[in-house]
Amino acid sequence: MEKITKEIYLKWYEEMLFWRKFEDKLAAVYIQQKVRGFLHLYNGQEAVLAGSLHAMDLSKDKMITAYRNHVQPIGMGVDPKKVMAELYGKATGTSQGLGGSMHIFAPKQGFYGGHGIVGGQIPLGAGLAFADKYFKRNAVTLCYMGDGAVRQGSLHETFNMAMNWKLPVVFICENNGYAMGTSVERTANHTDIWKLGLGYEMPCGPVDGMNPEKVAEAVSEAVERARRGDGPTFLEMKTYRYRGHSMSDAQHYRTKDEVAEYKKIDPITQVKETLLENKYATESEIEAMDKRVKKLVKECEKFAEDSPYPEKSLMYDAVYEQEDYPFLPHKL
Ligand SMILES: Cc1ncc(C[n+]2csc(CCOP(=O)(O)OP(=O)(O)O)c2C)c(N)n1
Ligand SMILES: [Mg+2]
Repeated sequence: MEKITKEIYLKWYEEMLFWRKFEDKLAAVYIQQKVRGFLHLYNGQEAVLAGSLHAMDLSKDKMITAYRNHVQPIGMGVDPKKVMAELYGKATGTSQGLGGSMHIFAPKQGFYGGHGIVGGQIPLGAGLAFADKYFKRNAVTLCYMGDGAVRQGSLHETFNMAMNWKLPVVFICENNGYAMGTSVERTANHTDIWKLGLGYEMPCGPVDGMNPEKVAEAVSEAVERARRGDGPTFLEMKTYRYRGHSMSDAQHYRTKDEVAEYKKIDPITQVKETLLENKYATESEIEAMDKRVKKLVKECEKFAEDSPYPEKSLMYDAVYEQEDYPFLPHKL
């Protein structure tokens, strides 16, 4: 693993803060109905992404996740202005405004979505890894899922084949305690999700998902295993989401005190404390980073606001059509 230095901590602070503020902005513009449809925010879970990125080779490794997917592509190098524009449904967005919140997609940067079907991305992640192995690209796929997705049959089918074929994939469950309003305790007899790997003899374990350094260590070990041809790993990141499942969640299933308890171990606060304790940054340097973040979020908002909506004709370009399709009359 690349050593975790002062520079890494500085980068983590600024990036994680940007992701947090970017999503706070999304929540605000959603209330103004500038962003519509569903909106699932990642606030609280940022350490999982920051630590994972440290373990990846961004020139070739890939990432795939569920619908809580706005900041991952930014971490992988996608212009955040384009992500914001996508959420606004604008032509300058990552999918020309046709994907929206749940479907950010940027294969050039190795980001393969953005999937709304719970667990749907798990076999797709294994498929990406299969292709990399087949074409000998020496690349690794990080495949994320929520705690709600691990009860899907597709996880078990995928774990079985991924182990059998020793695919270069790291399966990462972001256990944020809830699947919509259903707690992990109410979902299954056992709550140690990482143990699901044991049934497939897949290397597995729990990780403190609120601490980017712990995440980086665990994911690096898993990525190295995958890259040397020794197959998949299953990691359970113990994390928490501060906001509701989506913007329309009244959150009756948990108390405000519970949320406050988790905020005490907030990943960004933890990183800030490390910066100050180790004298990696002064208060005024941190203030300068805060200002840069604020400015960049504003720029993203302005870019999205000023961008045009896509042309109506694009609707017809973006759907699958087979001219000689039998049985149905050709419409266009
Ligand atoms: C196959 C399928 N079943 C049900 C749903 C409805 N649904 C959307 S999100 C969700 C909960 C998933 O929770 P989790 O996997 O823990 O992810 P989190 O939202 O916590 O990130 C459900 C049941 C769906 N989208 N797809
Ligand atoms: Mg969950």
